[in-house]
Amino acid sequence: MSTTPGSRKNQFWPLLSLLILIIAGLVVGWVYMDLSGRVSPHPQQSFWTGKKGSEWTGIIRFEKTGFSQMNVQLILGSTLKFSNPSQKALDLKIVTWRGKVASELHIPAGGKAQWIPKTYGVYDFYDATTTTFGSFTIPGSDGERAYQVVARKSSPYYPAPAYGVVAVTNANGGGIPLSSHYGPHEVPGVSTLTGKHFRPFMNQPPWIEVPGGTMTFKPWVVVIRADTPLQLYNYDGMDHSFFPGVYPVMLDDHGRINFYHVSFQGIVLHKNGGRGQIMFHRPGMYHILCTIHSYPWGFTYKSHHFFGGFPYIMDVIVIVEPAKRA
Ligand SMILES: [Cu+2]
Repeated sequence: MSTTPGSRKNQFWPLLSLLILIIAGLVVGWVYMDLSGRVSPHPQQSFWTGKKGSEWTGIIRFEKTGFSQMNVQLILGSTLKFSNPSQKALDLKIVTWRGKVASELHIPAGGKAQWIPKTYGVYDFYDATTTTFGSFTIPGSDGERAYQVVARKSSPYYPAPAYGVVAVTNANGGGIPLSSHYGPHEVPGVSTLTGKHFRPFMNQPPWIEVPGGTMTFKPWVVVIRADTPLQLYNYDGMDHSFFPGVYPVMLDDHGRINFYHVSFQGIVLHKNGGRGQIMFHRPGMYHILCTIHSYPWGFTYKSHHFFGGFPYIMDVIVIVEPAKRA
């Protein structure tokens, strides 16, 4: 086959176009990598505060292993709605974050129910058949206890608890007493950090710790103001991480629902005294997960089996109230 000058010219332009396309692709790829590295190295771990998008119907659906909404903010005076599309009746229990029963709802298969909270606070709702509210004494402590929802051993989904958390606030996202206001009765025992017997971890600055020999954060729920540094400590003999979950929910419940996207970079807390600090600038509800020992699964979180079957999910809930009282 012979080549004429004309056909050589015809080959030149497609080649040049291809070259330009390759260079453009490289530039776009480089910019993307650079930006994604700057914004968040864990795009799947980004989370949301604020109100939810238009697909949100305002009803929390029971999904057997968990609930369609794991984190909900509700404004005091409005109604929390549940639906049970499953084939079995659902015994739903709603407790304060310290396990005091606030409501019990029996929702028949295909049925609905609702709850109107009467006070500000952080509440857990869970399927009482598979899940319960647990507490245990922290090993080596002077009676300190960890509190958390936990899967029942009899649950087919063990060790995954079927639960969600609702923060009942005022319209500005405030109203819940800050953790620093809690009395010693809220967190009895000696602090690993200070050795003191009262207010072990809620003096200024507020902090969260992983006590030695446990597989959870303490306390499980922290209420702080925006722009307040939150200290993180790891007294355990294993590394733990502090990452946001992938359940982006916050409900305003006045018909208008939006999402706000906040990028968040996780922290690894190294064993035997690792520490970190984090500051939340936007008010909202943050569900944090130790991604080393727990992972999102089936509308909830699941802990890894291999640590002595310890069923507590390594998660923690941070409620961030507006920086100043409105
Ligand atoms: Cu961990």
